[in-house]
Amino acid sequence: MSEGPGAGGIPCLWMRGGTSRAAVFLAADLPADPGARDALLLRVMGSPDPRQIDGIGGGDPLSSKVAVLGPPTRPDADVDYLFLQVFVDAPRVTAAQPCGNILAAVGPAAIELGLAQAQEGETRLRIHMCNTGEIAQASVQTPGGRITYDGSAQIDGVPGAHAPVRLMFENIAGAVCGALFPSGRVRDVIADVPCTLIDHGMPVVVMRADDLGLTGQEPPEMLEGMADLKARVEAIRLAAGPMMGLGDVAEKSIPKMTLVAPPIAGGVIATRSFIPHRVHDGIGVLAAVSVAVACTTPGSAAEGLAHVPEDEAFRIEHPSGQMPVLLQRDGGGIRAAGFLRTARKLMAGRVFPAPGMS
Ligand code: NQM
Repeated sequence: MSEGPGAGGIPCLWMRGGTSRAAVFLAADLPADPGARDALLLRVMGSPDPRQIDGIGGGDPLSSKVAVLGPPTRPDADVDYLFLQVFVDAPRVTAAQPCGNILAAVGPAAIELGLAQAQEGETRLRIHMCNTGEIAQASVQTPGGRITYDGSAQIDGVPGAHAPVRLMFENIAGAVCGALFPSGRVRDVIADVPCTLIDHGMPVVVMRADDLGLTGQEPPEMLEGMADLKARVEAIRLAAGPMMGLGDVAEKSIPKMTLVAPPIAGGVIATRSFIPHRVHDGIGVLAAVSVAVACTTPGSAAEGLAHVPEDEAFRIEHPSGQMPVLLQRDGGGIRAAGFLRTARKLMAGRVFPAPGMS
């Protein structure tokens, strides 16, 4: 046994962003070598272990996330944000996927960590999302020039009301895969199931729930227990990966797999999402943006199910409520996309990773 890097504790902010939680670090406080960094983060989170009992991860992909922040490496940004998904039950960390929920925590965290200066009233920050190279524009509440987490914004999946964080993007079509429809088609058929392979910020495979013998209203716990369904969804995912330019996705957390069905609560469409092996209690934010764009696309797997609004407010139904997505359309395309989230600082201090094995 050796104590290894991080034995003296590492400065860490523990933040909620939207409906997820992440450990937020300054890049300068972590090893520069990605392999050494990821090995350390596995020990911080307590992975691999389904309960992450010897770390700060919550035993769920939604609370086993990391944001690494640093000074901007491009002139049109205020802060760099690298998202890392730490797998719960495998010794893996991936930068291959972005995360819109944790993005909501980045503006407040950048101010907390002294990377950005709060303005009077509201502070606008341009966040360089290092995973994809895109810029997100965040607006955070800073009355009196100080960050506040108090406010009246409510999001489904989070109790209470908090300060809103507004996030807007331009040009995120194909952010991960290089094209909005990376297979070159709006609809493919994989293992007899019609699918839309789409990337408008997050690679997602959209399938109709009824094509898999489901209503699309099943609770996540029920879907989690359906071993045959999960095997079928995974087989489709493994075939979709190379078609999306993602290569072999067996050990990747993308693409996400979303089942769609007619809306039942006044939204645009109902969803159930595999992320990709666990079933989301809601839906990822950028995944919801990709699904919303699929709903606007003639010929997609969502065609005939979606109730597309005239205005820009797209409410994507999910198991714990609705995800409001903003889509500004321009002729046939999408000019800008965005969403409103909340975030909160949960803890600030030093984290002590489990000793490394040697
Ligand atoms: O799609 C979960 C989450 C996410 C990702 C996941 C997310 C997004 O809910 O932008 O937010 O799909 O891994 O945090």
